[in-house]
Amino acid sequence: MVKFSPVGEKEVTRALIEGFAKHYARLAECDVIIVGGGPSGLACGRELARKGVRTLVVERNNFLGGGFWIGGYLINKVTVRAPAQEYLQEIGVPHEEVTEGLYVADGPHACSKLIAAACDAGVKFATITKLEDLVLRENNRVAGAVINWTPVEAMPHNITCVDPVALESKVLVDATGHDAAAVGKLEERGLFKRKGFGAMWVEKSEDLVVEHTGEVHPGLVVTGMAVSTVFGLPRMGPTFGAMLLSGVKAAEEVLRILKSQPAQVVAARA
Ligand code: 48H
Repeated sequence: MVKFSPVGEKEVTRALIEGFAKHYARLAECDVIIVGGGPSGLACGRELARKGVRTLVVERNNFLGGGFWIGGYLINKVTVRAPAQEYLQEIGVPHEEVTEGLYVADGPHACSKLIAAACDAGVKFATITKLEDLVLRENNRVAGAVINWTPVEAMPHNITCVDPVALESKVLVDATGHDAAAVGKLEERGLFKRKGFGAMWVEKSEDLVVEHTGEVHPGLVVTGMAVSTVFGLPRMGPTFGAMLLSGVKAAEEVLRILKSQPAQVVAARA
């Protein structure tokens, strides 16, 4: 017979509260905040964390993975075009070539492996947490995220007034998908104009998304579908290779920015 240890409710509650406090105290200052835990944000986070960069993913949902669980049209198969199958191979996702250069995998397997790969690399997560605004410093350089619990937005304003809190970071990555929500916060202040993503054209879009992935404003890197929205690039529909490889490229861009900043972070860890 299994006999569990004689731990009671108060110990369980304390473990939760103390664990939470320790977690958030550390996250108040990160090297990089990635907003959005879809395929591009997770791939970006994994690359950074495995190089020793303190990386936090802020995700408004209670689950990670964004659109990667479902390949499109409520079908839980995902496709990638070459060369992105190499990334699936690297994180151990079984996949099959259906026609030359086009690969199919199970969405739940691909998505759960990507989440696990990001966790294993050391990415930290703040889930059910929404980007509400940006921290801006001199010359409007992005220097962090203003966040709030996602459900706060749904609470009636006449009975609640919950101010957000802020987390500081050296770089912020917009991986929020179609909304490009972090860039949208600059737009609200007249500092940027998103073009809106273009019509579907898979052969063009994926190369362009990876090519345009990078810093769009001091301290702000954009990755994944948000790149299409920011630059007015064609959408790619239900195929995810560019999301994964854009995440990897975004991480390279972040490392380049961190290295160009005053020494505190990366040099110590390199
Ligand atoms: C916190 C937020 C906020 C916020 C959004 O949509 P995603 O999967 O994004 P990508 O770019 O990694 O992948 C896009 C892909 O899933 C897709 O939709 C494709 C390829 N479409 C092609 C086409 O033609 O339409 O993930 C974004 C994540 C989600 O989990 C959101 O919940 C989260 O970002 N998010 N998190 N604060 N303000 N806004």
